[in-house]
Amino acid sequence: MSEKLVNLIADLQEEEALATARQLIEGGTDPMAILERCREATEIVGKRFEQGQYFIPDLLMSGEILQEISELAKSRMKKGITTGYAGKVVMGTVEGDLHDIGKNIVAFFMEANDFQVFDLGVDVTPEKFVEKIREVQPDVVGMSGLLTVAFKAMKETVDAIKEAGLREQVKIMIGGAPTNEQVANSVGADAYAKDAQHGIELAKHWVTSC
Ligand code: B12
Repeated sequence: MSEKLVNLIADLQEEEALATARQLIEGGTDPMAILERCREATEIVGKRFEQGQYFIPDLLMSGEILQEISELAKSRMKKGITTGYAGKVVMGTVEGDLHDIGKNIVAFFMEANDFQVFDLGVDVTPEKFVEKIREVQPDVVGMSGLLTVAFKAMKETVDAIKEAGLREQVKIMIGGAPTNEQVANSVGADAYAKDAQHGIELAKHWVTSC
């Protein structure tokens, strides 16, 4: 059934994809696992876009389907929210990049895992990151980027945090489909997280070992 979901999203079959996601959620499948399958589907959409089979409206449609499924998944997750406090996270999609579906999923799951999240949105300049870090003194900074040009913005953000004298106070993680460990090293971040679960594990580890 989850394989079917991947194909339906990749083929942009909005209604059937939503119905299948709803069935999976109601059948007790882990919402996070469903979102992971959705991410796989968007890789297929991305490839079809690169190959000239899909165009911008198709990217938009895939984004819309993803958004709707993540709302469904989130409504199921809310029941599990606990009441502790794990730490503070400042998060945003870096300057020049408007992709926010993945970042929103990560922010949601961080909150559901007791982190206080300050989500700065998309196209966030290095100055805005610095300003928020000064204001709320977070434990962790999360930067999202889906465009390869975002790597430059990530580096500029880390550099701005260093110049502001705040680098030693925070741990920085990056994420987004084209990022990896090498990108994390080259932009000066502490780690790369492949998905929300990985990001939460890293953040928890950092907060408890500080
Ligand atoms: C949907 C989509 C769009 C939508 C975005 C809607 C939105 N509100 O976000 C729209 C239509 C607006 C769009 C626009 C563009 N897009 Co687009 N888009 C996509 C697509 C198909 C899916 C992205 C997505 O939402 N994935 C699903 C989420 C859940 O996955 P994710 O973001 O990777 O997030 C997960 C992890 O990576 C991780 N994660 C992400 N961030 C973070 C942060 C932290 C801190 C942590 C811990 C983890 C983490 O956790 C998430 C959950 O698992 C991708 C294809 C792809 N392969 O990703 C192309 C893609 C990213 N887009 C691309 C392009 C080229 C564009 C445009 C330039 C097109 C154009 N010519 O206008 C514009 C750019 C606009 C801009 N300035 O940003 C290219 C980028 C190529 C490149 N190498 O730079 C891609 C890869 C498609 C392709 N293969 O060509 N796009």
